[in-house]
Amino acid sequence: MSDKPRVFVTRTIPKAGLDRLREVCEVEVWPKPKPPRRDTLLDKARGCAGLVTMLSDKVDETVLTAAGDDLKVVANYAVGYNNIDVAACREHGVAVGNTPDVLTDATADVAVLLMLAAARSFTPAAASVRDGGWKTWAPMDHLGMELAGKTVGVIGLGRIGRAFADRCHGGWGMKVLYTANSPKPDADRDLGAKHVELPELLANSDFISLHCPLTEATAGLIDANALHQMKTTAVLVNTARGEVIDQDALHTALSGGKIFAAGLDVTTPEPLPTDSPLLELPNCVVLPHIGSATVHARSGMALMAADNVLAGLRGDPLPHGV
Ligand code: 8YV
Repeated sequence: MSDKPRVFVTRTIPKAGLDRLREVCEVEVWPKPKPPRRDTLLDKARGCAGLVTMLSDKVDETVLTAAGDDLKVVANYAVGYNNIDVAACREHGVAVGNTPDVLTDATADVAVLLMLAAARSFTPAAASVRDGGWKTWAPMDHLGMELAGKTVGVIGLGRIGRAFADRCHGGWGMKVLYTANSPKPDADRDLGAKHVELPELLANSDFISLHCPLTEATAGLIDANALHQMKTTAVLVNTARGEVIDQDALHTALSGGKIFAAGLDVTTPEPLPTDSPLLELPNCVVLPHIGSATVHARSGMALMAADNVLAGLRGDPLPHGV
């Protein structure tokens, strides 16, 4: 048996990251498209010095105990780390890393994609061509919403929220309202953005895009009450985490015409069951969590995760620690 430190990677990631890990570590990669089940994760973590985990791998006290004293570092292959109990990791002396920045543009692009797709009824329009429902050009078909000059509300003006706001302001001259823990003077100066409380954002935005992390404070933030405060013409976009929106309340709002449309890259659960009522709505676009799915972002994430693992094994501060 090799005396190299063992690292378990819970899904196949780009080769460059794995190669970097393999120079130093004994690497096992979970080969299947579906995440390892909980009991498998506990089993595979045993005796590992490092774990590379994904959104769907819950890393908590049980995993840390199962892994044992050899575990030094958990490198999450994501910028969000709501799947990781960071406090428990600290108690076990386990460093935690994530993959910020490299996926910012890719994710902001998907938010724009969803905003446009939802605003312009992309899903039913494209489907009507494929399924033969489109018989003739019709003046009243698929009428959508325009972006130019409208107001966009950005919930969470961090890196991705800012990149999204830049696109909205630069591309369509949109007025930017945002919520954040504190005002962002750069955004106020560069975009004429305005830091507001949530009710003001909800009531005044034509487009609302979620870019906050999932925390106790943001779980269920967009509930029936919040949806009720939005314009009936509003388009809601979520590339953050599914749990930020109450999915039943969203279904009620979309089916009852309380808002115009929604574009979701994230849902709860993921994947949505194929009989989810959200998937039956013509005004709801759903993508399979592809925010960071570009060659550039995913390769960069793999290298960052590998660098985090290697630093953790050396006992150095992680280059991308949380
Ligand atoms: C990840 C994401 O690829 O970075 C994040 O927070 O949501 C995605 O980019 C996904 O979560 C897999 O871990």
